[in-house]
Amino acid sequence: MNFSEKTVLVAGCGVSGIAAAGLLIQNGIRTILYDADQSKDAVQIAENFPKGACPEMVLGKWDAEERQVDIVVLSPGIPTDLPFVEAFRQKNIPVIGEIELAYLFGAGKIIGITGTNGKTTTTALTGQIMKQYFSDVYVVGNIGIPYTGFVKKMSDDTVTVAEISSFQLETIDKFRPDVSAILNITPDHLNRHHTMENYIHAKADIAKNQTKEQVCVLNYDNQLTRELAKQIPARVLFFSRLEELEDGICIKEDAIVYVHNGKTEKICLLSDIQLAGDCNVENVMAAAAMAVSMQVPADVIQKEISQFQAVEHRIEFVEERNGVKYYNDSKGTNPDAAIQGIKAMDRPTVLLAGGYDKKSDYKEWLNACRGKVKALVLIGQTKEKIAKAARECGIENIIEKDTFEEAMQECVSQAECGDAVLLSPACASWGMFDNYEQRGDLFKEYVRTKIV
Ligand code: UMA
Repeated sequence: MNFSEKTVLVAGCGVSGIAAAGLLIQNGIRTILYDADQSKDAVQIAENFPKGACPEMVLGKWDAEERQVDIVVLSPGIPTDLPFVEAFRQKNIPVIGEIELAYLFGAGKIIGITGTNGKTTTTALTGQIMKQYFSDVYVVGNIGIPYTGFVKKMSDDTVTVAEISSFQLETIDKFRPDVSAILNITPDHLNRHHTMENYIHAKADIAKNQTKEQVCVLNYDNQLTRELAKQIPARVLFFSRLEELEDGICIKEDAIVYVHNGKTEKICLLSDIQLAGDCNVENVMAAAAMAVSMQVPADVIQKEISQFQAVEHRIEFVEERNGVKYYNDSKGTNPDAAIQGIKAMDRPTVLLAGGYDKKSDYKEWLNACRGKVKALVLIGQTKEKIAKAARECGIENIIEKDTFEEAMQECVSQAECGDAVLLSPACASWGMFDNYEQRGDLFKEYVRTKIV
């Protein structure tokens, strides 16, 4: 795609839009930054750019007649089927995402990681392993750090480890990682993708431009990702927690091993893993699969695995107060992630859940909660829907609250010495919070400062 003499519209003034506009301006490309939210503070947005290098800014309604643009860079949070976006496509104006833009301007090797759950932990661990072995490594993407923000620093020796969401994959075109990974696929974001087929398609697109020269790491234990192997154009490297593989990363006795060309190489002991839950064993295996694909020696992988601690907001132990253990799993933003959260608890649990309605089905998660959850405290847009489904699953002690503070007070009063209190909402935070980080931070602050 040729950007010279072009006018690029960057839609969305969040972190990715600002970074994308910054990259375009650094390259001397005429850029317009647009956000549908009229209440955005233009002065504050301008502070993200060097003096005299702020893009033209448009807030509120986009008037296609008023301004001509040649290329559109869409922020991931903007649905691709909005009439505003469709109108560009109808005029044959290319619509790409921030990941595609970073790819077109970037350099070096790329590891791209997607999947419904475990992305952030796996990306962080893979990044840590890469940093130990390679000298110029960036960890970017859906993990909260826009990819375009680092492109200017990249060279052929760079290794970029990018967490990539299904939203971001909807707007790639030529993006081709050297190593890709699809960790698992279970229903999520169906309000955005409308059907499971669309969602699977978006995830599978991470590998669509790969060839046999590149590697795609897939989870053998997840039926959907196992089946994807048939259509992935890259060399597939499976990992499996449940079965011994003839080629791939799997478990033999007490160790994670790499079986390849008839040889078995030990990567690490299961006891080296510092993270709770089976889901994290899978994340570690996926990171190991990506690391061996990048020719990182096993001893380096083992060392980093044994030093890696939980990612913030993912089954994160906060503190013990009055004999009650408090866990922050604010990143449990869908039922499948929340199943991993409740499975990791080894004691009676007061569960704080609910939030933004992504039209998820809560039954499987609530069935996993039955018998372990002694009280279910609910907040947010989904509280009534979850309460109804929970009663149908046989959960009895259900309390609905209007504010996060009231819900926390209720959790504290329900919990007794020997219990756990777990924030694992199974829903996005939107509506009550800006993001899951803010929700998790409030939980931790409450635990650390307000429980006497
Ligand atoms: N906006 C519009 N029109 C719309 C919708 C939004 O103009 O129709 C504007 C909003 O007013 C806002 C801006 O777009 O100003 C926000 O853009 P954005 O939602 O794309 O958010 P960013 O701040 O750019 O953050 C994005 C990702 N957000 C989403 O995908 C929703 C971040 O993932 C990511 O970390 C960041 O880019 C850097 O790559 C967050 C996320 O929740 C963590 N991801 C989802 C998830 O993990 O489940 C996919």
